[in-house]
Amino acid sequence: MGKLITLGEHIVQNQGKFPMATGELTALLSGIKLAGKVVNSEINKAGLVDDIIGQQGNTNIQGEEQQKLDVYANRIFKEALGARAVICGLASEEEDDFVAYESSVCQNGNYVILIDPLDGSSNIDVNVSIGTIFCVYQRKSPQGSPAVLEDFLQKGREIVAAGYIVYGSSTMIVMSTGQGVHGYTFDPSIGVFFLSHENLRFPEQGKIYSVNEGNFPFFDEKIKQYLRYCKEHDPASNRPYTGRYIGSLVSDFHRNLIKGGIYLYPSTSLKPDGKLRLLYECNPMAYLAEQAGGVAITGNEHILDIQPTELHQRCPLIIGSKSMVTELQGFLEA
Ligand code: AHM
Ligand code: MG
Repeated sequence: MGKLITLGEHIVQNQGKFPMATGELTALLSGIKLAGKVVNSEINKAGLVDDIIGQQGNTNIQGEEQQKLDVYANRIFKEALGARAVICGLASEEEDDFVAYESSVCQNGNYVILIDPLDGSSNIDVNVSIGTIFCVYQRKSPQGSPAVLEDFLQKGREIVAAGYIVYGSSTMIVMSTGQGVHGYTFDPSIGVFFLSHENLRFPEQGKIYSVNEGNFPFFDEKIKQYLRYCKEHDPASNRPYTGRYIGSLVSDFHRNLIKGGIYLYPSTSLKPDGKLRLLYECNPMAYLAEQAGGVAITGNEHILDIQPTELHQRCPLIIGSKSMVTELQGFLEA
């Protein structure tokens, strides 16, 4: 018989050495769950409601067009997290600067959150899975004062909790508080996230590679060699591998976590630092990957060891099953 247990109950029961007080953790989770449900409900209406679908008509700090749902999701997460006495500040892909919550209740909060409110948002208009990514740190600045930049520029190793929501054929929250990675599936009929995937682990052996191969001409020669290798016919090593690329990091990662695989967005001659953002895309996913027995590197260093210098900094990302990342590393080090 399965365990009929909710996200909140399961995480609090498995708190282990997690630093947050139970009340703080419950408040954080309730903010994430509530915002996730509201965003999920809006996404499900995307094809129906004319004033939601489509582009907002302006660009974010990185020069990318913001989708209306990007802006909406950002507002919902900002408000839901800012209404609880645990988070003193938020940094988001959709905010030029970090947000330091003004209320004294929030300023007493001991944590900051970094978030990509709607990742893979170019997929919204075509009915393809998208996600939300987040991670949480203990603040560096004193409690009772506004959050400062230093609170957000922490190495991924300092993360205390991270997760993603995948808005797919079902909606799931997958998260970790340092005691492994667990998945919770949303039952829309009663509005509850139930534990559905306890202790998710990357399979030891995978055969899926996920990359935007349209960038092939701009990749480093070593990455090109690896990609040619993925496509070679060699039954002994289970090749050719299977190519799968959704273009939503959350969805590509989620599939690879369950089936075994590797996702890469390496540097290119056009984008020497890659495309993905370190603080709210690469770091949370790297934390989850390591918690699930996988690996996340830039090519020559672990993502979680990078000392951030800017809120919106980018970095190359190679992430997934240990055996596949190690195999690719062999090409990079040759
Ligand atoms: P976004 O946060 O603006 O949506 O960009 C991040 C997304 C990832 O989810 C995805 O893996 C990648 O960008 C796809 O990029 P590309 O279209 O260059 O392959
Ligand atoms: Mg995004």
